[in-house]
Amino acid sequence: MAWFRAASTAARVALRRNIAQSSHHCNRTLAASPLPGFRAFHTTVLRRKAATPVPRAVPLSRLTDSFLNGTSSVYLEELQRAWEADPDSVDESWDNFFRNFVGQAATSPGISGQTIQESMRLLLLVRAYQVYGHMKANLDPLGLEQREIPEDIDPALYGFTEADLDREFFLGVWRMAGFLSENRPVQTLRAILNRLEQAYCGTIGYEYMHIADREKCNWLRERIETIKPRGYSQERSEVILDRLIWSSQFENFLAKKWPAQKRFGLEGAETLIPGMKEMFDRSSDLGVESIVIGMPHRGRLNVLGNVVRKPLRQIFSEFDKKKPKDEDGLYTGTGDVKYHLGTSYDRPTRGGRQIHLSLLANPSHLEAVDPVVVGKTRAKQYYSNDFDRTKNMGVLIHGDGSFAGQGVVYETLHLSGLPNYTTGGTIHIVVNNQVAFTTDPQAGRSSQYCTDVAKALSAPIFHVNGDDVEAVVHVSELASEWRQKFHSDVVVDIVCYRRHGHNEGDEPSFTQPKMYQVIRNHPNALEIYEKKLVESGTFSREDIDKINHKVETILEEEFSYSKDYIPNKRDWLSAYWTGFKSPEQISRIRNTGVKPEILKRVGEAITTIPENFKAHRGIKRVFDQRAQMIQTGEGIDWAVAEALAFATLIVEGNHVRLSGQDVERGTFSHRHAVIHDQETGDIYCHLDHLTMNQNEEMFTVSNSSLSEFAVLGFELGYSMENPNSLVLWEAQFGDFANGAHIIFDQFLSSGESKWLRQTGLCVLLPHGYDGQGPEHSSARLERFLQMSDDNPYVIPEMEPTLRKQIQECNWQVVNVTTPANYFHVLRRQLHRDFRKPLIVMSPKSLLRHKDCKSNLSEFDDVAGHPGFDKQGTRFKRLIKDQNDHKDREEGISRLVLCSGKVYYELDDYRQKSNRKDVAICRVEQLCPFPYDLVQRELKRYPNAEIVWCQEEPMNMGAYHYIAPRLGTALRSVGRGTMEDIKYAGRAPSASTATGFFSVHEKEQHELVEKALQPEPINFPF
Ligand SMILES: Cc1ncc(C[n+]2csc(CCOP(=O)(O)OP(=O)(O)O)c2C)c(N)n1
Ligand SMILES: [Mg+2]
Repeated sequence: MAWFRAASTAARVALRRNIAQSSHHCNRTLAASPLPGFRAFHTTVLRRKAATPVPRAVPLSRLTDSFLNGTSSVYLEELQRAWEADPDSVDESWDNFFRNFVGQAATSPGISGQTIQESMRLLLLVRAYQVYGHMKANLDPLGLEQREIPEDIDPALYGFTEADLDREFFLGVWRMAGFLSENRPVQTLRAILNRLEQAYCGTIGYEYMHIADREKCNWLRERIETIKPRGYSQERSEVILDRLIWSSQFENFLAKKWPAQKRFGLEGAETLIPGMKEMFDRSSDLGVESIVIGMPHRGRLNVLGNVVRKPLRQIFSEFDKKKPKDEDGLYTGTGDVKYHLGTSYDRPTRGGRQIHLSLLANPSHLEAVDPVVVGKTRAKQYYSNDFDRTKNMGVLIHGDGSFAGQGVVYETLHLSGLPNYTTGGTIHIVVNNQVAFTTDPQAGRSSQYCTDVAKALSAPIFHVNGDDVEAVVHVSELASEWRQKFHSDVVVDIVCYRRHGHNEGDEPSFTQPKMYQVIRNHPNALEIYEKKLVESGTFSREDIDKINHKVETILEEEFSYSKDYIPNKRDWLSAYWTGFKSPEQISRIRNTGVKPEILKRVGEAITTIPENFKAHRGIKRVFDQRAQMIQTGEGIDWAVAEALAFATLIVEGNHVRLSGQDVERGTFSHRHAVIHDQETGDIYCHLDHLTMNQNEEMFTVSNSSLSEFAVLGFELGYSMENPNSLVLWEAQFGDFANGAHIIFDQFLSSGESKWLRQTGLCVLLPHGYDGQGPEHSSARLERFLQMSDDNPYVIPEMEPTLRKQIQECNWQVVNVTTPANYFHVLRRQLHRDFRKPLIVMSPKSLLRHKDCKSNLSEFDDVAGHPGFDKQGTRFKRLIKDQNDHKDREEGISRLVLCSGKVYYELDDYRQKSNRKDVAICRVEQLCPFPYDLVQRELKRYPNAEIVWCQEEPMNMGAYHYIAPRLGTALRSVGRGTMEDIKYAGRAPSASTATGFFSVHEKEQHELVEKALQPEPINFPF
């Protein structure tokens, strides 16, 4: 063992000897310190050490009194108590010992003082092993790792030499579990070092001393430092072997059958499979019933086949897959490559239970699925009343490059301890093959380990040599135990290698020649394990061959079945989604109005503050005004409309969850969903008190961490679990949503098409030109519209009973202008037989605009009330001109179409300029485009010039989306083409908005004036 280092010549010689003998140490360099800042400290210690007299070697066993017999902590504690009561009641050596400990001068300096000194130094060494031992651990299967072993674990640093190895030292008894807790206060240095090396420097490197919680550290120490050798019984070894054979053979089989296909094989990290299976078995033993898994490309097929147990014949059939023929009612979408698809299965565990496993579909974007997995796990916990979060768990598999490089890893980790986002711990497994595509770790991260980001969260990190399958299995079990015990995240870092290139067709020697020289001659983990089992006599070669043969036979059988494999229709429907319609099936359009008595009842609940609650004066005023609105049924504002939508959905039995930055109060101080007692600081949420004994989580509103990517991803995952929930994410300002664009691009806009998974997630993006500058004006409406997949040149079936326009579109984008319409668009999300994402350009100035009010009658379902039209009360995709125009108005010379808050400015200007010949219509639902209603308005104003007015610059906003669709509508009613659409709006611009308020006002005035100018507008503007 290479315990000593350069501190003495003897140690140096010993070190060289050890290096020569021990191959796995030969490539490490010795460092002065792991951190540059520690260097000065080390030098000081070393210099002082030179001046210190060499400790006199006095074997403790030869001490005169009962010192040596003090082999039990009880004894020592009793002794200490006796000494405290009467110092003379104990032997002099003990007297000295305790005096030294409490800082009193010893009566006779000498042996005991020195003993204490040595004990202390030894303790520092033990602690150094606990902190730095992992840096000496044998983690790299290839032995290429150039790591610096910190000086701190060199016994010489503490004044020990080889001559001390067989001396006994006093370690003491401490309130610490593991090594130091055993009742063996006296041990030889050799024994101590052996234990430390075994525990901390074998094929597992434990990092946990960054955790500032003694109980947690003790729990780990107890498991790490126990002397029990890890050995697995023959029965367990057979299971491990069998699983490793499956993992290895699976890749071999794919390579043999489809040599030219990309599969991102697991070769070099095959021990992941036995590790995961053990983790799942152990978790199941400890109460886990369902696991949501997220993982990237590497080894995904292997995990699907061997861990999730997706039928092998299905996996094989996907290798030869052509797009399935479109059958009536078969929901096929555009599909995705096989290593992105998700699935879910129930599988039996080793302990004889069942566990439900879902592997989420994910895009190529590394780590983007992380928050989605966590959100889905949280939703599962809600729906299964998993209050202590022990029944549902998330497991995330990462690559080393992406774990270190992708910011969303950190963002997701940071949700782990937040009350409304925690899932009681995610287990992270890093398949650390020490390369990312062609990039070496030195170029890919600045931290020592790729897992260092997890230290910020005080997660323990178990680094393990991926060639040692039993070690991988061991830490996998330990991770499960940790998660169930402490309900927090934990990381398993499997240090392995990648046998082939990034994918099977890639030549890795172009960029990693040395590594691949070693890899070419390196036996795989299965060969290593087989050899070990045969050599130890656990199994004979024949036994092993038998298992190998069995696996090969099954793989071949499955391959032959795969030829005729017919995929399950509606594979996408999970339990809660039964009865939901695919885009091929018509879903009835329903009204969303609510009985007046229900509106009144919930209206009262949401405007009442409990008697003894001391709300802020301003809040009281707001609630009084709200109560007034409900009572009179007039002047309902945006916030009340939203609360009414939430409340009515909740009383109907739905779950409502709104999350985002500062959403409890609302960025614009309009929502006040949570109010605070000004004296006690207690909080009250009116939407929690709608029904008797309402489940507190049924309505959840939660301020989130300052992350867009992870929080939106989380809510997306949450929304996918159960369709009977309205899940909303609100951006602080719409601009910031671009921090989450991977979720919009890869999941929300395209997820249903790629993976046949529906979601009704609602995204609120404050948008509008109020002169607040370039970063507070635009939610980049144009991007959402550009991603919309409705065909601009084809009018779909619009007849209400046959209409599937929304079902067939990838999402809905709305810019709503009345509180009542907002209420209906939210309720519509749940009152239909399919789910579709909803992007809302939500208002800022309209929250308090005097005209942006609705009457309660627009929310109810009573025939004859305003808002109740032919179809009843429901969301208006287009709001026609508010003047009482007839079905045909020949005298209108201009029809201004617009969307969003600019409507109020146009209407105001129209009134002021007394223009009776202009009609203004609001396109409330931009996508999918309301062709039928636009056609109706075009027919109503046969002589009108058609203007599109927007406040966004020409290259932004809805203009480029609207123009071709409006053109199609014009053509369909014989009113012209796209070239007949005039534009009134800002000029093209690189920046979303001006930073000068005066310029904003001027621009705003000009665009409104232009839209209403008396003379005709030139084409195009
Ligand atoms: C966000 C993102 N950026 C870039 C890529 C392209 N890419 C695919 S795999 C890969 C390397 C990943 O390395 P690592 O995380 O170590 O996983 P490994 O492939 O080694 O298993 C890269 C850069 C990607 N898929 N996603
Ligand atoms: Mg890698």
